[in-house]
Amino acid sequence: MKHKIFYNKKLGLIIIISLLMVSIWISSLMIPIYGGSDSYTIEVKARRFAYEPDRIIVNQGDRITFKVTTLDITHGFYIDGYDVDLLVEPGKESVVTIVADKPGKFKIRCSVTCGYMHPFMVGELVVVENGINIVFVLSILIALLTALVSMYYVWKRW
Ligand SMILES: [Cu+2]
Repeated sequence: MKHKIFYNKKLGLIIIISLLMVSIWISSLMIPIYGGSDSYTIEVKARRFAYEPDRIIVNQGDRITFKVTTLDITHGFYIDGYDVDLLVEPGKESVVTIVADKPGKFKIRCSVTCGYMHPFMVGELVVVENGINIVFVLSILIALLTALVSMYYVWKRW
């Protein structure tokens, strides 16, 4: 009996494309957002009680300049493990440059008591270790394999 799942080429192609897109989307999550450059500036906005962006992903070895401003009251910008502690006052821009030489995840905290939710005003600096990103390579391989298997099924029905 004939399988009904891949009953025509169109459906097969749609499935291939959707699977590929999902795989590419998953892969893209693994790529550092601010990658591709050694030296760059990241603008961070602080407000009660969050940072925007609250998750900063960089590559190990990158030289990053943080330009931090506040949208309301005075906040702090403290990065665990990187000896960064900025005072961020309204109307002013606080700037610090670091070299992300330590890989890992580092908490960003507000170092100025700014209200009842102050302890929850946190962000994260993710420094991706240099070298081959195994998860990324695996995602690419899975994407290729998915495409090949799907193609095999579709071509078999021609
Ligand atoms: Cu704060």
